[in-house]
Amino acid sequence: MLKQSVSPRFKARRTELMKKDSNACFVFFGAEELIRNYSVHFPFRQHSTFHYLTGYDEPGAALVLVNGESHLFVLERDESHEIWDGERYGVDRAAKVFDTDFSHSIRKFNQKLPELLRGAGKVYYLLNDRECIHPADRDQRVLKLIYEAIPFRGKGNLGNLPVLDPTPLLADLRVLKDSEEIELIRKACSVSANAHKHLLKITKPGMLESDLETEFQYFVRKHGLMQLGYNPIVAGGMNATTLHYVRNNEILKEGQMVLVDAGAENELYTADITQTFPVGVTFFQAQKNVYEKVLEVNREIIRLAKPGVSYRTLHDESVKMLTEGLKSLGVVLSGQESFRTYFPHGLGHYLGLDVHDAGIYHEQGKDYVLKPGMVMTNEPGLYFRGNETEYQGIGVRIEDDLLITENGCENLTHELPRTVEEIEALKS
Ligand SMILES: [Mn+2]
Repeated sequence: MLKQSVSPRFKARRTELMKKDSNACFVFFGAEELIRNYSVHFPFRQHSTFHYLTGYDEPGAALVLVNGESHLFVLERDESHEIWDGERYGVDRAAKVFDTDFSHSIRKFNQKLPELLRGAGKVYYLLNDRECIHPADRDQRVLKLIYEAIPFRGKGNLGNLPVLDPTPLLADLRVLKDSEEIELIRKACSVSANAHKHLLKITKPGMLESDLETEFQYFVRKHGLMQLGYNPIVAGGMNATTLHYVRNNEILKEGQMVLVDAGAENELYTADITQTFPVGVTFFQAQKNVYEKVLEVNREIIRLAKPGVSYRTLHDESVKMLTEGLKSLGVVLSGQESFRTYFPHGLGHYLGLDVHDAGIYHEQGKDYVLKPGMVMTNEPGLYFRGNETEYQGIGVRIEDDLLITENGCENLTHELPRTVEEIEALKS
């Protein structure tokens, strides 16, 4: 179904971005359709930044922001295509629905861009975008159009306009979520947390890792969220020590734990949740020991996360606690080993339209501090790949999503049972 209108927030974001550099022209492209094989496409998903600035949800579009005005370039209506792929907004409707000052056919892009660059002093355009299918071709085209703008810019303006990377400006905006974004993330987190809880209840020895993946998908779709934000990890036993295990095709056995890292998208905003729990009813002692160390860190980070504290401070605290935890588990770091042997990833990351969302962590040696409206994951873990201890083959990660508030943080995934007692009670 086509949208009738979009939230005024999309326009407000374009205005905010233009305010950051008022004599610039911003050029963005939407996602393209991607072939999976022969005539089959991957499900279409809009480019996150393009969605953030427009809400427009068809492929092959472009957006130009200049002189305080928005120009949206879209596919034209075309009965011969629409009979296959469904109704399009088309040029006239696009400007109304997405509330841009102008809309044009994407076929006019090459002609219009040099004209639009007339009064601009610079261009923000992302070169080498890894989400573009043929970035070199597109870059060459845009650079040529910037060259073609020279005659429009008059005799006083010799040479090409400088091209700058818009990423830092967008990071500044995207990292702070507005109230509508927070509600979208809140729902993605709530539905995903309940899907995880569902897995916890139904998992039994003999099930396949893929059964859990299927149940997760089914649960979130039944609750109205159609896509996952990333490929889910369902890792039984030793597989949990492979950080990005996505084969998800082995049998879950009594005595093992299973690590599930999965999150659903709500209007492109994703949750990112990990739980680790026994396949059978109870934790074994060694599993419980590791699990409780990781949980202790996760809970402490929730207490510490607040405005003014940097991500780095939280990460360092988690390293300190996990190192002490290893010691108390009787694991001695020897030779070249550091905590990284057992905790090889960071404490977390920003979360939003992308699972590893836009936002700056540190710049020129300066750590950025948390502010109200930021959303970050809190995912300490311990992984024992080696065979030197009684913990061999155990991998535990506990991941929550935190919204930074005025005084502290809100755990958006609080609905998940986390203590050993709560988990075992739900399983028996
Ligand atoms: Mn994560």
